[in-house]
Order: sequence, then C-alpha cells, then structure tokens
Amino acid sequence: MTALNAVADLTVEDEVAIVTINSPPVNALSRDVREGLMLGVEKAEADATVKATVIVCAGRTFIAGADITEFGKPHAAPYLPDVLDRIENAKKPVVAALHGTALGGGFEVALTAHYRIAVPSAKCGLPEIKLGLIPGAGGTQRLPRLVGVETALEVILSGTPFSARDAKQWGVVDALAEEGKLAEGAVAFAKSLIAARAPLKKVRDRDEKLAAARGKPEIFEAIRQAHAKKFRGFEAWEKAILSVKNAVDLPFDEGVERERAMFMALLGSTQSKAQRHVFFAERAAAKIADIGPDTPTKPIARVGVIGAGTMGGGIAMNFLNAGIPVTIVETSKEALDRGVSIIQRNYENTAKKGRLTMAEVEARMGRLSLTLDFRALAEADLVIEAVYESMDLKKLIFEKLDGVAKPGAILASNTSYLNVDAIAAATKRPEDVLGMHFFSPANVMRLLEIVRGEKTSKTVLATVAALAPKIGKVGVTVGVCYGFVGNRMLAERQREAGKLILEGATPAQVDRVLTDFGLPMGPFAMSDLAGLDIGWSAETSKGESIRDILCEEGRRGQKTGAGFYDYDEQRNAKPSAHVETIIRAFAAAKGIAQRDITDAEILERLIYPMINEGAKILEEGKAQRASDIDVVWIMGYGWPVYRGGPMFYADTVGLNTVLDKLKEFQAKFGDDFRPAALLEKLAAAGGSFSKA
Ligand code: T1G
Repeated sequence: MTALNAVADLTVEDEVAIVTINSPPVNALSRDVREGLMLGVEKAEADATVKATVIVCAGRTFIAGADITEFGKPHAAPYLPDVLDRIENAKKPVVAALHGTALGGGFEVALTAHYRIAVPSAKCGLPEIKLGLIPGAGGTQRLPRLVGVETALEVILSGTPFSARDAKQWGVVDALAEEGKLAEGAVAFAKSLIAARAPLKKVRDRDEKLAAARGKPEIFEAIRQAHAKKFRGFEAWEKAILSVKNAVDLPFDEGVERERAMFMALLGSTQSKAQRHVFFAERAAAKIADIGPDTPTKPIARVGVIGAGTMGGGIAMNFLNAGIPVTIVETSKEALDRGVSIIQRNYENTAKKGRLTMAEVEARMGRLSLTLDFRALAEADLVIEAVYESMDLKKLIFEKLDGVAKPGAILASNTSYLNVDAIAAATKRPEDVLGMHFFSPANVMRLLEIVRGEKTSKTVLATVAALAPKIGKVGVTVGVCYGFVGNRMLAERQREAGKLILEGATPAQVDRVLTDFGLPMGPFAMSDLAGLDIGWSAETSKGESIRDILCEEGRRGQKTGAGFYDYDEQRNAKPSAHVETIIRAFAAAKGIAQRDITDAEILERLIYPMINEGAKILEEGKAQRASDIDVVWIMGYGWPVYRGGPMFYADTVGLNTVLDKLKEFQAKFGDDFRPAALLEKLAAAGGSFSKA
C-alpha cells in the first residue's frame, strides 16, 4: 500500500488499482481529498501493471460533497473540475464504489468515472439546492444524460437522495455489490471489465436521454411552474432548471462552463451563505456546553402524555412514529375520544398522501393506550404534560405526578411561556423536571425548545437532547424566561403589529410585508388561525383592545368565519371593511394620529425589536449561541431559510443599521426600542452575531 497523502492511499491487487480515501467524518472534497484522487488516478495510469482503477472510501460514506467549511475561503489546487477531468479522461476504466451517501460533488466524482458500483444501502444525490446552490461540477450536465431531464430535475430540485436500487434501475449504477463487501465487489467488477475489454464509457458522450427533450422548451416551463410556489423567494432553483436545459441545448463543455458560472455566482450570494449558515447552525444546536458524549442518559421505552388536546395528540404522534409506545391520560372519555380521533385522522390523511401505509397507521395506533387513570403514568420513563396554559393547573398536575411517576422518570412540561422552575418546585424531584416546548402542529414542526431548569440534571437534559432527533425534532436548549426564545421574540413583533394598525397600517398590509419577506403568514392571519379568544374570556373582557372588541362581536378567527379577516367556506381570507372601521374608531378614541406607513418601516418595526430581544436573550444566557436563535425561528416559525434566521439577517443588514434604526424608533415611540447592550457592543466593534 502506498500513502498518496494524508487522506488517500493506493494499493494494487490483480491489475486493479484501489484508491482509498479516508477523511472523516464524511470524506468531503477538501483539498487533500482532491489531491488524493488526482494522485491516485495519475499513479494508476502510470503503472503498466494496472488495467483498471477503483475509487472507494473508508468510513461511513463515499464522498458526501464539497467541503462546505472551505466555502468562502481562498480556493486551493487541485481544483475539482481538474480532478474530474483527470478521472474522466483516464485511459483505463475507473470504477466508483459507492456506500453511505454519495452526495453533491461526491456524486459528481462518481459520474465522471466510467462505471459505478454500489451496495444496496447506498444513496446518491445532489442536495446543493438546500445550500442555495446548484451542482457546480457537472451534475446538471451529466445526470440528465443518464436519467433524462425530468428525473434529473426531480433529483436536483428536491435535493433528496435516491436509493442504489433506483440508481441501478435508472442506469446510474452499473452493478450492486454485496452489503459489507463493497471493495471486494468493486475489484471483482473491475476485473470483469478488464477481461471483457470493456469500453471507457463517458457519461458526457451520452445523448439519447437528452434527445427526448430537445426542441421541447415546454418541458422546462412545466417544471418551472410546478415548483414556483415551493421555491417562492429562492434564487437557485431557476438556475438549476436553466442549467439542465443548457445540457439539452448546448455542447457539453459550454454547458459545464455556464453551470460553473451560475454556481460561482450563487456561492457568493447572501441566500447561499444563509443556507450554509443554517446547515451548520442546525448541527451546532445539538451541542450543549456542559454536556458531553460521556454524560449518562436514560432509556426512554415508554412515554406518558397528559392531555389529549391538539398539542397532546401531536406530541404523542412523534413518539408513536418513532416506535415508542404512548399512554395518554385525560380527565373525560369525551376528551380522550376527541383526541384519539384527531390522531387517527392525521394518520389517515398522511396515508391518503401515500406517505404511510394503512398497516403502518395500524402499527402506530397499536402503540397508543388511552386512560382516565392517572396512575397509568407510573410505568412511563418520560411524562409530558400538555394541558391548558395555567400555572396553577400545571403545579397541581406536577405535584400529583410526583406521587405517581416512578423514581427517575423524566417529567416535562409543554408549556409555551411559563416558569419551568416554578413547575419543578411543585415536585420533590426538580432535577428530573424540564420543559419540552413543541410547536404547533406538534407532529409537523421540527423545533423542540428544550427548557433547562435551574435544577434540571445533566442526565435528564442529555437524555432529552438525544431523544429529539429520534422523534424527528431539532432540539434547541433554552433557559427559563417568559416565552423562552421563540415566543419571547414573537411577543415583540406582536406588540408592534398591534401598534402599527392603530397608527394607520392595515392588518393586510402588515401581514403582506411579512409574507413578502418570506414568512408563511403574518401576525393577524396567524391570530385568526390560532383563534383570537386564546386566553380571552367574555367575563373579564373590557373592550380595551381590538382583540377584545372582535371577540366580543364573535369574530374569533377562522373557526368563526371571521376575525381580523372575513373567511369564505374554503377559509380564504378577505380584508374586512368592518374591522377597518373598528380599528380607526378605536384609534380615534385613543387620539392616535393616523398616517400612511411604508412597508419598509413596518418591516423594521416588526423585525428589529425581535433581533434586539434576541440580543437580550444572549446577554442573559437564555440561548447558547446566536445561531440557536436562528434555528428556533426557522424550525419553529417558518423564517425563510434563505435569510438565515433573525440574527444572521441582522448581520446581513449590518448591526449599525439595526442599531441606528432602533435608536430612531426609541426617540419616536419610546423605550420598547431601547437597544440591548450586546447589540451596542457588537455594533461599536464592527462585529456580528455569528462571530459573537
Ligand atoms: N462539508 C463539510 N462538513 C460536512 C459536510 C460537508 N459537505 N457534510 C457533513 N459535514 C459534517 C457535519 O457538519 C458534521 O460535523 C459531520 O460532518 C456529520 O454530519 C461541487 C459544491 C452526509 C447525510 O450538502 O447531508 O458538493 O457537527 O451530523 O446526520 O456541486 O452531513 O460532527 O462537526 O450531518 O450522518 C453537497 C451535506 C455539498 C451534504 C451525513 N453535500 N451533509 O448526515 O451526519 S455542496 C451536502 C449531509 C457540493 C458540488 C457542491 C449530512 C450527511 P460535526 P451530520 P449525518
């Protein structure tokens, strides 16, 4: 065996050169990996005893793409296009041996080989779109030559890996090796090529699949229209379609050249920087400062959920989906029946969309137990309380739970705002108590705010942090404060939205500014969806707010056909002249001057106080890092991933711009806009949140 460099070595076995790449964790195409590939192929070409070359990787996966950590840094030779040319123009057959996830540039390396072999568990894919990019090393030119433009664009626009079996069926992979015996299988396959004097098949020379789309621009227009809604606000996706169209219309080399130019332009774009930021932010969020891989965790084999409401049902589904049995406790049979019918309906809807078989639905429902007997929670390793947002009620429940739950069981509250330490104090085991704040719909939204109490033990925290990905959640550890991270920042936005409509903006204008910004909906549409009467009561309502007045009139949101908006049977929203009259009269009674308010001011008034609150959250240590706050907003509230999250967005706007605007608003509208000390400090130092 010859060591080619720090991450690659070469062995020759029966006329077959084996280039092995070993660069943990995912053999990403760092400079060393690129050099190792180049050296390996060159040495194999120069060795007269070698008749074919295999490229294989050690560790968990074949090359999983370009090294994203290198993006934005000065590029070093050998450059990827040169490495690919070296492989593709080799005079002896090159076989790429795939396992794990051959993604992005890794899959593009495999496409320049003359043959590909994979184990059945391998996956291939071009996920660049998830990073705000398009494949930049020939993927948009070679893949359609193998699978046709429609399948190629499905792969590229979804960014979703496809199986080795599909790859074999599509002709992307030439052979499947036995699981666990990839290298042997690849060498045997290479020998068969030698024996058969097999041709050097270059993907770039294939044209039959492209011919089917030649002169049919309507194919691309149809694909563009089919994806326009999903990609609203994104930039890379239309360039991906154009690049695949170039593969059909242009000679290969020109197509590759244009692909590279579009890729490089996207690489420097704010959207791609934002999406790459989120890629690492999501992974960083799982890291908790004082919790290490050696922190003991507890097995979670049975879960109890208290409350079968919308949240309780959604929470239960996460565990049922992960194969963990759940017992739901309620106080009445009606509530239980209502809850289980919501779960059943959710699953049946998923099955109707083909994402679950009915057998899988039955299996999930089979893991669900329903009871009115609180003592049934005694067997649970984790109990999650998901009842009405009342501190008194929660304290009562945790006091009762303390007497029923087995020693060592983890006791969690799904509270959205309340003080987890006060809840823990209702038990004799505060070290076993923490918050698990799911976001509605709890079986859909990926965010889980893990609220660390003052006395929460490291084992309990580590257990729940490790559990999060197993139930399909991104766990972000947050501190105890009113609303934790997400809702605490949301409160800032809601306050300003309420003031803006009293000063002259309309609910529809405020909502449109945020949906144009990329959020799924604005504050007033969100209030109508959730229901204006959450926390409102007719007994105590005094008509002291627009919400009070609307609720008193019975305009309680979508569920009553009217809230801030009027709704038709299909729940399509229409601005309400009646509500506009109410708002103007209310403002007049308060003596609030009316004015036209620009979209720009609305956006700044809604977003900058959120950023400011995020800075305070960081100052108080209620979030570990600014990027955690970004993850909360992207995974919990649908903040557009191409803007990277509120704190990343502040960095792109410029902290001094945010600070100056907050000071201007403070002078005009009062101390709600007083800048956080951390924001002042970072702005003065020319710093950023992402480097704080
Ligand atoms: N570059 C650098 N580091 C990477 C990486 C990459 N491409 N992929 C993963 N990591 C790190 C990750 O940060 C984490 O680090 C560790 O590996 C384990 O990852 C030219 C330009 C491969 C499916 O988009 O999808 O090629 O936190 O926790 O859940 O056209 O990682 O341990 O320090 O995610 O088992 C295209 C991105 C790049 C693949 C494994 N490729 N990676 O998932 O582990 S652009 C991608 C993934 C490109 C070309 C273009 C996943 C995975 P740490 P992990 P996992």
